[in-house]
Amino acid sequence: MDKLIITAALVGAEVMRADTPYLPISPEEIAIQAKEVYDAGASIVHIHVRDKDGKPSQDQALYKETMDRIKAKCDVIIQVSTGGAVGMSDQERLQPIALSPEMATLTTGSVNFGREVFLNTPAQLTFFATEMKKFGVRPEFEIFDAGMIANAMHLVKKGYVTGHLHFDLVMGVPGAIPATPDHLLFLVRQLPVGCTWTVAGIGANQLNMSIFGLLLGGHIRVGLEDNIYYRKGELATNQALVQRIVRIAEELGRPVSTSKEARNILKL
Ligand code: KMH
Ligand code: ZN
Repeated sequence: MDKLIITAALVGAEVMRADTPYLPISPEEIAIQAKEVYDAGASIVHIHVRDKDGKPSQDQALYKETMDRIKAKCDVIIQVSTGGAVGMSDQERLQPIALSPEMATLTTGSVNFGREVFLNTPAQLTFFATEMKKFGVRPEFEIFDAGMIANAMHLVKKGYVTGHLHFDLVMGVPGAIPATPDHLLFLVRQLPVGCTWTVAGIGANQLNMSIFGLLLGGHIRVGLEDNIYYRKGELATNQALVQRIVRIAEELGRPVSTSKEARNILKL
């Protein structure tokens, strides 16, 4: 079994500062928390950026500043979002790709997303995958529902994605696949031989899905993008969420990877 890769999803597009004061907003706040989770045991940070008012953004200059500040502080693998926020255009969403980050997300299908629809048409998938290949960016397939694994494999079959395959099983978004052990087992059984996968449980499902994924030999994503609570009624920090996974992995005898080891596992 591979060493455990912990991804910290520091800030997404949905949680706002009004929801939790611990959400990093500015490039420097994101970089400080990247260093904190890196020191705690995370080897990947998944990031979005926010404008001066704290609103979701995909602005390339903001990503560049954030990435530069993170790189100045630590050697964590930076994974940018190409999901952005629901309703953004393709060009808007793809802005950070031209900065050639080591990794980026690639959601392989459309899905209900709370009260909204997160749109990823077949044409968008091939366009996004082509842009990522052009800039040497490793996609992480974001799997919000079961059919998205087959869509990802279609991109592989057609040559839009080559090299090592890595999946993030996002479970518990309202409107998408539920976060249950049964659904996780089903998803894992659909994955291709030789791939790696991470589980990201949403909201109150984050901890139990993490533990289930850990037992199955998967990797783990935690962080305030997906869940703002440490336990019911108690707000979390990104650092505390990562520290908890490290403690659990240690108890279960699963060593946690460094970012260098994660690069080897993911063949970056
Ligand atoms: N904000 C969601 C619509 C990603 O980062 O690629 C999509 C999302 C996935 O967060
Ligand atoms: Zn995201």
